[in-house]
Amino acid sequence: MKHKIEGFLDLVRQRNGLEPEFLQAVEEVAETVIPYIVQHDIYHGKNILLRMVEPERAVMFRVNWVDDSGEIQVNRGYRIQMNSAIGPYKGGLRFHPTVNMSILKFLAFEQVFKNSLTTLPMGGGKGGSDFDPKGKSDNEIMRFCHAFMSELFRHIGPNTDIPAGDIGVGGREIGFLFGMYKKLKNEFTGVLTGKGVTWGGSLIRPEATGYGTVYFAQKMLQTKGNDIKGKTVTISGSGNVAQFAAEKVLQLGGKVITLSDSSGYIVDDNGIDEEKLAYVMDLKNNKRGRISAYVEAYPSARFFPNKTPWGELCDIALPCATQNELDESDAKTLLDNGCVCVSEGANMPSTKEAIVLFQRAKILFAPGKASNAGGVATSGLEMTQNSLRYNWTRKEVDDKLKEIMGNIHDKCIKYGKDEKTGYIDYVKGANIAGFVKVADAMLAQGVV
Ligand code: NDP
Ligand code: 2IT
Repeated sequence: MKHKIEGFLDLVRQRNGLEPEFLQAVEEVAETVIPYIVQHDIYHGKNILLRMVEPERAVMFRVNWVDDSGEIQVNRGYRIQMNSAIGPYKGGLRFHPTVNMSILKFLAFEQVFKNSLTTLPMGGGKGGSDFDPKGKSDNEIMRFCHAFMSELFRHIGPNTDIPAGDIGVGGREIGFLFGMYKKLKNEFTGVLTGKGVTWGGSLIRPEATGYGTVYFAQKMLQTKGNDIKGKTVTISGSGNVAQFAAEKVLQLGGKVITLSDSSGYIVDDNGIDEEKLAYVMDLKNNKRGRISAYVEAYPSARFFPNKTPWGELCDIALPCATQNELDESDAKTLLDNGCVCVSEGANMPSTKEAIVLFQRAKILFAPGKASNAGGVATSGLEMTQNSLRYNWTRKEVDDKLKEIMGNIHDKCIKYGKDEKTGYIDYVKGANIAGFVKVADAMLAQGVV
């Protein structure tokens, strides 16, 4: 088995040697899915995984725009259309200076499995730009989004490819992107998700990724007769996912003690309660400030520059910032401190070595493609509402989100539970369950 996996990975490495994040995502999937393929004749000898690691299409384009001082700026735009076997390409757009082919291919690859897990008919894609929204005026953001969409529009559509938000792309950016798409196509369609509720958006979509991550943690804890109530929770990030993960933890009776951004983390031993969280939401979403400002507003809290929060004592850790933000030594510290559950809100936040330690210690560990799938699932529900030309209530959408997270958890058990020991390998479960649906569709459609 080992040489089969290595043989496959060698081929992928030869073709994608300069894409470390993409290779990391493929390695994790290959190690769990290849043994399954070998045991199941229908998937054997069809090179399905080799087809799945090659994007169906990848576009890269120039984005010119004029900044507030009148200077012409040049950025790169991308859209990776990874797999459309079970539905149109679906996945977010990331605006961050670190964006490149490796980052977007890893995200698009993960998205294929994640979208499959949601049970909704969505293929996988991802896109974005190396544009840095930090420090830009609203007008600059608008001009950039308009310029970006003036090329992207020809590659997407409500039945072809439906982008949404990710790091650096929230409600404000989706508004500008939607405006330009509508103008160029002269069509009001559900081509993007994460829209405002008065113009085609879904209730609960902003909350969905964070809420879903906590619903998944709750499901995992329940397998051990445990609960979020009374637990101490560390969260990284302070953006969309982190904010609503914190909100749900509070609603379920947990105590959140940390938040972070790329400049460092804050710890509040008294707990970040609803009022303090409202302060953070205003700071981040309206004032676009830094998390360090928290300690000026709440002087009993402390700020640690250039550090991640994993050294703080906690029962549950929710990494909700970015890839590879939790490494082997962080995992060791979390385990030494008695952490029993890690539910990933971000995409691939734990390094491979960190995951090995969590699994060896047999704590509850959920990979992002399972635990953060609530965001794209609710995007799928937004698409459904757009097609119906109808809006569901907050409760209706939240109930569906809970049900979907429960279904994903069930599938992880189906494909990931060791019947002898009872241990649930959520990485294996999510990868195999995600793979099976896509692979079956690819087999049915032939070599296309
Ligand atoms: P936001 O842009 O709203 O927030 C991102 C947060 O992460 C910010 O606090 C940001 O800090 C921090 N961050 C970003 N890059 C780094 C870095 N290199 N080092 C340290 N901190 C960093 O994005 P989201 O909350 O939407 O996304 C967070 C994660 O969740 C990403 O991995 C994304 O792919 C994933 N995700 C998002 C979904 C969604 O629906 N939005 C769905 C599923 C997954 P700073 O402001 O300093 O940059
Ligand atoms: O990583 C993700 O799942 C997202 N950024 C959300 C994608 C979406 O289409 O809602």
